[in-house]
Amino acid sequence: MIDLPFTFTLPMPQVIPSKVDNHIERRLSALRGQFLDQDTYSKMLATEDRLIYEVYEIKRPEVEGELLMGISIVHPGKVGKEFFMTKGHFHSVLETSEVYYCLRGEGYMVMETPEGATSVEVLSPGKVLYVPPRWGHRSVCTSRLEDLVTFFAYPGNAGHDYGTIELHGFRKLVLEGVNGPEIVDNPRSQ
Ligand code: S6P
Ligand code: ZN
Repeated sequence: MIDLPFTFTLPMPQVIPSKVDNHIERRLSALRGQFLDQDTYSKMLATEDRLIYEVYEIKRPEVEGELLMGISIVHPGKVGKEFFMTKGHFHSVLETSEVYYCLRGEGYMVMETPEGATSVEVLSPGKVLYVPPRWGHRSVCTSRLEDLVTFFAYPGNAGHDYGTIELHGFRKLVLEGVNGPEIVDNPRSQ
């Protein structure tokens, strides 16, 4: 049977899709080994396993030809000087891309290829970001009080490779500097 077209809305200000099939919550414990200041990470985790980000997914079959869509919400906060962020991943099918549309908040998309190219793009409301095939990606919220909210769409067959980032981290980090956020080299991935 053929699928019927469908619509949904992203009502402001919460921007939670009117149609949601899955809600993922990722907490501080899911980001073990990723933040530069590991002492502060351990101290924070001992106090509370803070909610760092959430994803609202609209389910579709995970096959070529489909698009998987949803909303990603990264909450504001820092571990030491490093802003809250997603785990980040490569797509298991490396030759798949992704589109992000920023709806609320301020932040960055930190990206890199397996060959070592890097790119860090600003995310602010109204901005569309195209992540080409091969680029691993992580969103970082740099707003002081507001969530970073993005809409995303990517191919149904993309899959997620989290292991590469869990092992090596991203080559670039986003830290709070004296004049705002700064992009710095990750000393642990050079
Ligand atoms: C999936 C897409 C987003 C992320 C979400 C959470 O390909 O890039 O839906 O899943 O932003 O990030 P992560 O790294 O935990 O999947
Ligand atoms: Zn992705």
